[in-house]
Amino acid sequence: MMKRREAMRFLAAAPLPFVPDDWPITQRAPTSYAFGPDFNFGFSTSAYQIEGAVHEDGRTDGIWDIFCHTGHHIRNGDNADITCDHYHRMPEDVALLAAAGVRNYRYSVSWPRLYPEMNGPANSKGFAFYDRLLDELHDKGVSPWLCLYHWDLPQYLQARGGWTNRDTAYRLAEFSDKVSRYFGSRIGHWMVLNEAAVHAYLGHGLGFHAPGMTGKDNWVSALHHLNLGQGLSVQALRANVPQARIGTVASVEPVRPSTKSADDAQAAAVLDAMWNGAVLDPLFLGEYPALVRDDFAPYCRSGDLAVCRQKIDLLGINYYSRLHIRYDPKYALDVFFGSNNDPVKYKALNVPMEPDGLYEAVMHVHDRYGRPEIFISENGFATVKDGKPGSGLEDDGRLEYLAANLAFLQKSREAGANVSGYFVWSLLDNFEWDAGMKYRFGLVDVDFATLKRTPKQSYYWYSALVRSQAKMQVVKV
Ligand code: IFM
Repeated sequence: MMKRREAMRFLAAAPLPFVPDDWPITQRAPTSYAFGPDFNFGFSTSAYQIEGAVHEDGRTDGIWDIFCHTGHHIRNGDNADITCDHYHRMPEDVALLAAAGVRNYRYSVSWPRLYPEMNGPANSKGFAFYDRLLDELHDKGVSPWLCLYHWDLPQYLQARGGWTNRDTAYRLAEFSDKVSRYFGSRIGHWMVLNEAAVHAYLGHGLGFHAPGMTGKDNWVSALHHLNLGQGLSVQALRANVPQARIGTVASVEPVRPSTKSADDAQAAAVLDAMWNGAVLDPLFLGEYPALVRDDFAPYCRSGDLAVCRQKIDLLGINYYSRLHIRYDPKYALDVFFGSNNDPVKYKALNVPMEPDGLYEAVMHVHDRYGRPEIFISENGFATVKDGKPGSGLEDDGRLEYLAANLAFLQKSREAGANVSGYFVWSLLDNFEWDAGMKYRFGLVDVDFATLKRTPKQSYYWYSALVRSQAKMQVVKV
């Protein structure tokens, strides 16, 4: 069996041609893009990865708190008890994103902070924190894009089976209903889930993520219940916030077989069906992909697919790279992730730099699902530590990754895709799940000893890009 990180991430077969070694980093992008002033540039974060204060003001444990503090699941034994301490430093973080000229912020709320007890009352201190966040955002002219569920299920629901229990779908809908009743008038964009496929597969199939469940049955049932909870939540949101724009966020990653073997082709087809198709087909088409339909049959009751299928206003696509897959009969879940270990110059967390894959992902959604409005809800690059001693925080690799992905995003717009926004993952270095605090995705460095924030080169570059687009004149011909 391969090591965990190798199993999850993939190396491309060869260095990709789109990023020449001598591409001048600092002068490249801001003047060459044509997204225009109406395009929504933003930053993305999630509650558990940045907030800390895990036991403050009434918050109780979520599945990640348990996962971090039991067993050896997280690299270096890290946890998110403090992480960026955003709970106490939120105004500074909002000031940083506003100072960049960024006008949109996608964040999530912590379910165990808002509802710390099973069937218990709302936690007023938890709600007050997110009210203060909204005050800061509105004060600085930044639009909130709220994601209701970014993987931090309350432990009291996990104790009842979590996402493998159908009841959790109804609990999510109840949560969405209550949160949208409370914040409805203050938030214009609502996303239900973040990356159902990742949460189901890594958390319930492979056990690399919380809650650490394993096996195909857990994987498939969790994914169906996430899809069901998402559909029910969209219905609740439509009723409560009819004026808002409602959507959800999916990880869309084109899947490629690592070799030309028939086994690899089959493994890639199954993973594509489970990762991409089993999330997007129920939502847009009201069915599961034929290749995996039988796997979902035991959990999918009559009427479920009509609930899963919802008309949304926009889809968030999280894109990092393609998935390259190799079949291994030893592997328990029918599919196996392999890496071919070819060197790739530009890589983050062993993720290949494949900006053309972003184009492929966007065009796939555009073509297959009836040209929905899309925004890139996450795209980002991890390094172990940015900057050379004494040089300031230079993060050329990240900058080139973002620049190249944006170039292919522009290409998808030119090809007719209805793409209205791009959100960088992430504002701050933060808790990167099973990889702990080591992998840094931020455009702003966080010194985790002092919690000092320092913008990196990419922050200034992104700011320049956003400002240049805001100033662009749109000439209609
Ligand atoms: O940090 C994660 C985020 O929570 C979900 N999408 C991928 C990011 C980077 O791995």
